[in-house]
Amino acid sequence: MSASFWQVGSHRIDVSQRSLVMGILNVTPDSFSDGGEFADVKTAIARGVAMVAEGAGILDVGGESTRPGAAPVPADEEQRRTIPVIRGLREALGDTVLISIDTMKAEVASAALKAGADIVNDVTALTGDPAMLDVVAESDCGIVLMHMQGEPQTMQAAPQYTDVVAEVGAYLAERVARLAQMGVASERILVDPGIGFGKTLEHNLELLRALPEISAAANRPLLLGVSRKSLIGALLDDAPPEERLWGTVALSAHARQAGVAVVRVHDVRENVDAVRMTEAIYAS
Ligand code: 8Y7
Repeated sequence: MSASFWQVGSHRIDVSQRSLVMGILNVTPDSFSDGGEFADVKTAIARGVAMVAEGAGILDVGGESTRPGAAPVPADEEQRRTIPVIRGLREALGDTVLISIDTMKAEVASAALKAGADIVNDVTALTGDPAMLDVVAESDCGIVLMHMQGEPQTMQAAPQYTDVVAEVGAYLAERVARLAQMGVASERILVDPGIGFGKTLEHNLELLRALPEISAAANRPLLLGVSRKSLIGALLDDAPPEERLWGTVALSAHARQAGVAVVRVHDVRENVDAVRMTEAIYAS
């Protein structure tokens, strides 16, 4: 595989050689699969430190649930939840880990970057808040652009595409081009097909089958989030979220085989093992 770089601040990461596992650190009382468990700041920091010990290269800190039907959270509440955790993680872990802020709000992203975050992970691909483009343009942070059809509250009602792979690829390419217009180097960006965000099971499977094509369309490496998602439940006899680990691990092995740079997961150790096995076979 030819070299392909992701530039995050001063870190120049060759993601064709080594993929990263991103650990999900939800600091929300309503998150669907770890509800309330990490609401306390100290507990969240300890959980982040443990994820790094398990092999996470990135921690994705989020203070607003984007699951279908979740209630929106005001910016000040989102900051109250996430900023102390980001500060604490930076203090505890120094530069041994990258920290991303999972937010759709410019104000939250800006505060998070000031508190030590390295990456903005925005499920609206920087379209949700008009001020978000300026926040990333004025920073040297890494950026994750995710595709979503519709809005979190209603996106699963009736997702429709003529050609889901072509449409998602074109959308992500357009968002990368828009950022380039603003002077944002494309090397700072990863793109993400947004599994489960306004997609039926069949749409999700088509996207998972076409990962290299989507990366090629946007000319950027991919981040993929499938951890414990409902497509896994749907494919495994309606398994509830706490029984979707093995399905997630299988998809992480597939993702790495398809060249995905970063997998976003709840269960770090198990997914690190899957990715390492695949890399032993394919990476050169
Ligand atoms: C994703 C995500 C979620 C994803 C990126 C969940 C915040 C829902 N999913 N960000 N966020 N990609 N980039 O089930 O797939 O974790 S929230």
